[in-house]
Parts: sequence; C-alpha cells; structure tokens
Amino acid sequence: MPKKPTLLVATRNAHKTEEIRQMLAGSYMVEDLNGKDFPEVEETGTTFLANAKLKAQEISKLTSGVILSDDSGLEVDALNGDPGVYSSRYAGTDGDNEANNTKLMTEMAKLPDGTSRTARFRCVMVLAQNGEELAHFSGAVEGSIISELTGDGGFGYDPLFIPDGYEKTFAQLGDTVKNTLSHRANALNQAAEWLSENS
Ligand code: ITT
Repeated sequence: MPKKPTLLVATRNAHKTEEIRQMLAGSYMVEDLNGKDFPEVEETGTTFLANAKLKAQEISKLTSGVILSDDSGLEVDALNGDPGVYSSRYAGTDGDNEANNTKLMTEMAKLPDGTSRTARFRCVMVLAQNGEELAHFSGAVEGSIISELTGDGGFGYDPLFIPDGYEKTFAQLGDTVKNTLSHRANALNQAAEWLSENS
C-alpha cells in the first residue's frame, strides 16, 4: 500500500489537530506544530481569514510542502458577533476554555429574557506553500447557546453550543457526529477536495 502523504497543520491546538486527523485519516498523516521548533505566529488580524493566512503563510516560509491553517471561533448574534476572532482569548488568557465559557455564560445571562440565543461556529482554512496562499475555504455551522455547560466531549465552547437540528451540545454529540457537521468539517472537505485536484 502506498505511504500516505504528511500534512502539516499550522496549529498548536491539539483538539483541532485531532479532529482534522480523524477526518483525513484515510488520506493523510496529519501533524501539527506541537513538539516542533516553529515560532509563535501572532494573530494580529481582525478577521478569521487574515489570521488563517498569517499562520499558513508564516509557517510555510519555514518548511517545504503545503501547510494547512485553521482560524476559527464562535459568533453570538446577541453579542454582536462576539467572541468572534477573539474566541480563544475572550476572557483574557489565550486558550483558557473554562474562563472563556464562564465569560460567555455571564454575558448571556445579562441579556433580557427572550433574547435570541442564535450563534454559529466559523472556520477559515488556508493552504499555503513557500509563504504564498494557494487557496482558502470557509465553513460554518448554525446553532444556539445554552445557559449551562453540558457534556464532556469536544473542546472550547462545545459544551454550550447546540447545532441546529439537534438537541444535544457538540460536547454531548462527540467527535464522530461533530465531524460530520461542524464548521471545521465543512472547510476541511473543501480543502481536501482542492488538494486532491491540485496535487
Ligand atoms: P491555533 O491558533 O494554534 O490554531 P487556537 O486555539 O488559538 O489555536 P484560534 O485562534 O483559531 O485557534 O481560536 C479558536 C478558538 O475558537 C478556540 O480556542 C475555541 O475557543 C473556539 N473554537 C474554534 N473551533 C471550535 C470548536 O470546534 N469547538 C469549540 N470551540 C471552538
């Protein structure tokens, strides 16, 4: 059997890597930046696309081959799209999921009764090589925010997000279901199709 090609994802978020790894299991060996000697790329952009580009382009300058990046987050309509691109540092410290979820529950609790709780996860992926963008793809999944943390699976805001058409949070549904309908799955399917057509 031919060896699967390696795809380096420009992330240090092991949860993202694991989801991408599961979704690409048949076609790529998926690696991320953890344990590798790459610099931190500062996310100075104000859009998912700008930050996804920064991550893919900067890392692709430092290594050969195609790099995939993922910039993603949660947009809550009643909070004017917050936490948005600041999802990983909503409560101040980058990657503090517990504090971020507490802040989201606190902000939602301040809203008048009956306020819409609609929200969506967005994911923008960029493919880059030698510092240049090759292509980008966007995915989204619509849903709503509940008031209490529910479920043990997933990561980030998953215990507070119920996708439309379901009665359980992403954290309850687990990766197998999440990976069929998530923002990340949506963007990654397009990226995988592009890669199969262009390599
Ligand atoms: P990298 O930049 O290293 O990829 P990161 O976690 O900092 O890792 P982002 O800047 O894209 O990545 O921020 C993503 C944040 O959005 C993440 O930390 C979560 O808070 C939230 N998020 C994104 N996708 C999610 C998902 O599938 N489930 C729950 N929360 C998610």
